Amino acid sequence: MERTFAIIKPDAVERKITGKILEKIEAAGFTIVGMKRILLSKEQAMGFYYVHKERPFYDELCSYMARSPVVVLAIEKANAIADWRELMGATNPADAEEGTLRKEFGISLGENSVHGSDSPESAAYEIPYFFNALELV
Ligand code: DAT
Ligand code: MG
Repeated sequence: MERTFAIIKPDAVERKITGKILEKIEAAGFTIVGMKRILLSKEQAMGFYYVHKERPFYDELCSYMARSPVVVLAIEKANAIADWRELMGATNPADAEEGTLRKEFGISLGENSVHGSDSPESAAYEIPYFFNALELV
């Protein structure tokens, strides 16, 4: 079993498609082991996305992530990290494969509806950024 970290981003929560995305997560065989709806401060978003701090889109990205509530998730299955990246689809919804969440729900490169850890190292940073051990069941 492997765990990864996921976010249902502001554009999706605002459009009330949280339930549709959760349904697809469970249908794909993931177990939701942690979940909460939170409003990030811009500073918290900056800490979460610190790996992108030198990128030109960092400020815009962090403002967007703090714009309205998100749903943060820890999800579990065999090969969870790669399988969740595959279900999400390419970063830019315009490039995402048919059947992926970003293809179906993403609005733009910036507002692409979902996040997923890209490696075991990032999952190990991102899960405890949002959840303590008692919240993962
Ligand atoms: P991913 O979310 O697929 O892991 P990433 O880690 O490269 O992609 O970037 C994090 C987020 O930043 C991404 O989901 C959307 C936004 N982003 C990436 N590249 C961008 C760009 N060139 N312009 C604007 N936003 C961008
Ligand atoms: Mg990334």
